[in-house]
Amino acid sequence: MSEIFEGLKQAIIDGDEDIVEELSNKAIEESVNPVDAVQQGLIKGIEVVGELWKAGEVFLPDVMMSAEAMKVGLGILEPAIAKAGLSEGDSKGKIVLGTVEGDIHDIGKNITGAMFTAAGYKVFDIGTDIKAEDFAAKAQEVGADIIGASALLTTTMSAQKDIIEYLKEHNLRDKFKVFIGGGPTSQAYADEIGADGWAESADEAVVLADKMLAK
Ligand code: B12
Repeated sequence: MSEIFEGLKQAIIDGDEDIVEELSNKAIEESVNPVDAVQQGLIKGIEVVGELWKAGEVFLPDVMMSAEAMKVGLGILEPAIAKAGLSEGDSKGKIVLGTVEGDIHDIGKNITGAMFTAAGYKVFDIGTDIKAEDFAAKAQEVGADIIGASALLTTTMSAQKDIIEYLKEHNLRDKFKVFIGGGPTSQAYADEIGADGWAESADEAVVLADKMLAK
């Protein structure tokens, strides 16, 4: 099993879509837990890529190849994650999930969506580069319990605050729990902007939501 994880990690670092596809399918065939394959394989790989990029050892096109390979793997593993979760029935709650305005990073958001789906939530993924008003509009439209906003850039994390301010201005703040996440964010930042929840990883976010929505 650990060979599959190591292989996935290395294939992400190499940006090798073919090997990612092969190993992701192998993980499914061998009934490896798809959450582990994502967390111990794919995410470990993209973390290394991030470090190499920061150190100037790889360049944007390399990162893009790794991100593409990441998508191939998630395309195969996410449906398995969703299937492994609760079957039909009442959902635990509704979450509107998006990446904030000015930010196109969506890998972490997509993983967060998959984890919430697997845990029995109904997820409305509204995409990337989403304005505060569009988060609010979708949340109202579907009667969401949670708005989840992802931001990966220090220059876009202020847009998470904008969502909270927008909700306040429109007397909607008490209608939704606002969860934030993504690389540059922290519990301290969440407290500072008045978010209801922050989590370092997608599975921790689900645990937090379960606690918060359980009356
Ligand atoms: C892949 C990547 C890209 C890809 C994105 C592809 C895609 N479709 O997403 C590409 C190559 C396109 C890209 C572009 C850019 N990137 Co980029 N990118 C990354 C990289 C390497 C990995 C990000 C990632 O996917 N991580 C893996 C996921 C699983 O982790 P995650 O997103 O943190 O998500 C987890 C948690 O945070 C949490 N979570 C995430 N969202 C949410 C939401 C909620 C509600 C909750 C509760 C939890 C939660 O759960 C997730 C799973 O556990 C990071 C490096 C890094 N260290 O993060 C840089 C990084 C984020 N990028 C960076 C930069 C600078 C850029 C560019 C500006 C580069 C440029 N000059 O053009 C552009 C930005 C374009 C834009 N306007 O958005 C910088 C940001 C620096 C900063 N502090 O602001 C980083 C940190 C790299 C670096 N070290 O310099 N990037």
